[in-house]
Amino acid sequence: MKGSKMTIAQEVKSLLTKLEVNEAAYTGGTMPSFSPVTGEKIADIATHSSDDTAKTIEKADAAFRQWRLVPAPKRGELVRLFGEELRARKSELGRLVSIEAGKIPSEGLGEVQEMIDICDFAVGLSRQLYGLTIATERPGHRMMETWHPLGVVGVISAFNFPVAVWSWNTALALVCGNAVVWKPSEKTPLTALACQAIFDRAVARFGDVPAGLAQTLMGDRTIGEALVDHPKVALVSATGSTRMGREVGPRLAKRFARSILELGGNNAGIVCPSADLDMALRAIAFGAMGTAGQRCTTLRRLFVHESVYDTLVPRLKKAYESVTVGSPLDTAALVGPLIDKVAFDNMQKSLHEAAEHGGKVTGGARVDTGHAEAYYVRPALVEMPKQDGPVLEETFAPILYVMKYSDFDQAIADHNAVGAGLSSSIFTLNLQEAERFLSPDGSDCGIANVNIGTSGAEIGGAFGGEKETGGGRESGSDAWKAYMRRATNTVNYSSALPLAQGVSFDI
Ligand code: UN1
Repeated sequence: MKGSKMTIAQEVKSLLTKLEVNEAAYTGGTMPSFSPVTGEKIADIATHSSDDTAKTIEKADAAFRQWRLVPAPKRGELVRLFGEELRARKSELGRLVSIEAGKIPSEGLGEVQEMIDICDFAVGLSRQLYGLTIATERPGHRMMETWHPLGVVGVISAFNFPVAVWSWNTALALVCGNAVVWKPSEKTPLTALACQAIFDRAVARFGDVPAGLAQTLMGDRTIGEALVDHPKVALVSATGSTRMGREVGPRLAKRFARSILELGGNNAGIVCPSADLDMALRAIAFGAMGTAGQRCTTLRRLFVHESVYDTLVPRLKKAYESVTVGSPLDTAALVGPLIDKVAFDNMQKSLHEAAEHGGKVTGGARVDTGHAEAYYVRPALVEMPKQDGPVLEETFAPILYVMKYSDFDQAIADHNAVGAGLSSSIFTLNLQEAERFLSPDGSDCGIANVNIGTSGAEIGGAFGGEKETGGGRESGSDAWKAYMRRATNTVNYSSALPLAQGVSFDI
């Protein structure tokens, strides 16, 4: 396989050179970066000071003031060029995602594809930032709404989708006339540097782009805090834990800034008596074990009807026992590493607690790959007597809690009885069950699927969830509206001045 003769550090260097990332940004800095594939250090990232952060935001604000005057379809042209640059560098960037986030090749490339898709979507959108025309009660008047650019958009992203989530936000923010300042995860800085370099190529091709339209800041949480607290940042789109959201949300609300929060998920599936079990098996396997259980959309809880439990669960266990775990770089494994030791420890803690609550654990042990600092695990399937203890919380690791149900209403109630509300699935060929799941008293999540797993959403739909997931929506549908401000305009083209609601005020 490509690059197998090089060390990871050498391959990183070669990829970053191809991607035209300035060497000074990743050598000799003070923030180390590691690959979860082997646990080795792959870079020393140069970080930004709080003074740099303030200057970056000021620069972004100045860029916004110019960019908002560029016609939206022209702004779309920049995003179109960015999409072209991404297409040309898909294999390099996808490989870097595999090295830095530990994703298997098709998922590393898939993430870059998600970036390309959102660019295409945003280009089309740049000619469709529609407002409504609204009937007015006054003669000789016209009422309409206009969508205007908002300001500087701060993006705080997580390690597990190190490039796609930034691009969802950035592609929309740019066509909407905003500037972007990005604080990537400290666990995945190299892919961020690569994205910035690819974006800068699009800027160079476009020509007349105000300096600082999209910038990246490297460092710890103090940078995120600066974005959250800076009066010139109009919107912060933050992806991460619910704990992080509980800090970020109120701080933004305090200064009446906007937020898009995409926080934890504790996603569940229901397998009904009529389900196509072959299909369900595949969907569950990908949803629960894919990306080593490190998607916000990962399937974490499964309710299986008692009539199919003894058919499905043994088959699932077999899949768990046979799935290949190993390096995403030089094996064909389907499950790569956990991001770090903390993730491994959290997984073991949850498995221990699950056993204490009566769970029967299959899998979960560490897999030795000869690298002391790399954390590979067998995905774990835990049969639980009921939904309790760690099942109620998100553990960012491949643990699937399986529970038996007999009553459909109770299964829906249990499905909804957790804090998070991101994604959900039902497997059934029964129309009543499927529609009930999608109805007002069905799944309470932002994403509800039928005969599809919980993860792997397309960019065309709005992405996000309810309750402790934070309520934000990114990506497709009308998520763009969060990146603009709406003005309601009423125009009087008559020569009288009728007041609304029949009020008279004759002076
Ligand atoms: C995330 O895990 O933060 O739906 C995003 C999915 C991907 C995005 C996940 N398209 O699984």
